[in-house]
Amino acid sequence: MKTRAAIAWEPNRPLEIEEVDLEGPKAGEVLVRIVTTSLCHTDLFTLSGRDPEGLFPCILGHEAVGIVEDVGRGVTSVAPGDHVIPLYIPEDPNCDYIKSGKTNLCQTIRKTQGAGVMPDGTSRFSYKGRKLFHYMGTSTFSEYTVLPEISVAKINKEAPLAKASIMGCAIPTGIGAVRNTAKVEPGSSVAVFGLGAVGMAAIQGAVLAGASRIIGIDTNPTKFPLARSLGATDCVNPRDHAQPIQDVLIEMTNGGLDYTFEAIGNVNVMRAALEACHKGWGECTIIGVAGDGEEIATRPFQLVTGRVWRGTAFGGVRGRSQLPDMVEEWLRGDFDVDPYITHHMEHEQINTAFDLLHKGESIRSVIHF
Ligand code: NAD
Ligand code: DAO
Ligand code: ZN
Repeated sequence: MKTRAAIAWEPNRPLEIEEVDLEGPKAGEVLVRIVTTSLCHTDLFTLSGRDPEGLFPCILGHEAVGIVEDVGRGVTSVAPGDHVIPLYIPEDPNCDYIKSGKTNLCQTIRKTQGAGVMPDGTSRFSYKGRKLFHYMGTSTFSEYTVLPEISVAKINKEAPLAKASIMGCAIPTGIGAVRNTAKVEPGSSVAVFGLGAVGMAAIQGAVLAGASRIIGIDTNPTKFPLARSLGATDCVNPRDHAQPIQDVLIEMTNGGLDYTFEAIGNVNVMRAALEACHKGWGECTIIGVAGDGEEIATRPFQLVTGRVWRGTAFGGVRGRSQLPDMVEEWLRGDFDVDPYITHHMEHEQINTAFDLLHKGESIRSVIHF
């Protein structure tokens, strides 16, 4: 079949929308019509050429919602008409990692997904006979996409499709980082570095966890009003201070934070986020994705004296078994998705969405097909 898709031909080149050839779903695969997709910083990062798994030409996009159109042989868990969220971390109940109960990092299709192809080693997308790579196993910047069955989460049809794409990455990542990875307790102090959609969701997660103090940190103060409205008790711009931000935060909190989160992808800020933790027990969770070859550093004495550095992917959420329940939480009103959506636009305007995110002028742009 043909599908209109935004092709990323090479790093740093605007996407080009073309009629692309898409092969139908093979055994164990699902054809999904994407209704909306939103733009996450990770798409921007991959287009920048700094992603070691970034392969070109490809079809980017991983934060989306859609409707199952067709299923391949042997697919039993979803059927045409089901509403689904694509998962860039699949969940195969037979995977040893999933069976361990210790992680959401399912490895069943890791090698092929990282190589930009479907589990059988081939791509479903091509343009004028040239192969296009899949991206993160999802490739949602296309009206239609094909995914492995283990890479879709079936959700309640009541969830508004014009907004539900945000449940495909930012919200589960931020809330999950607080809830599943850091396991923030009521009364804790929390600092969130980076107030994009992921950081905002971490703030919302901290509120849900009952944190008593929530400090949002960003070099762009236009993010502060939204952070405050979501529950940040204080907002700090590191550029307003002569001292390093970790020293500012330690002073503000009389010794440091119980929990910190880095949602930027900057290795220097990752260090500051660790060093802002309270001696003896403070824990820093890395959410941001740093560029190819970058490394983090601190004095080991920071760890010897009880601070902890950990990381999280998709907030530790197991997509098929836990994401549908998070959608229910949204529908019950436990948290809101609307504040994250600053722009709605057509597929043809996708490069505008990249510009807005790059300039820090959007939280999430939702792209409608
Ligand atoms: P975003 O671009 O919307 O937000 C990043 C924010 O960081 C911006 O508000 C920006 O002003 C701020 N910032 C930049 N440099 C800063 C600095 N030096 N100090 C303080 N603030 C600074 O991005 P997003 O979509 O919210 O994603 C955030 C990060 O999380 C990215 O690195 C993305 O790749 C990563 N991510 C990780 C996961 C995961 O599963 N671990 C999932 C989604 C996104
Ligand atoms: O299992 O080795 C693995 C990797 C799984 C993919 C993890 C991706 C996490 C962060 C990328 C940003 C998501 C938008
Ligand atoms: Zn994302």
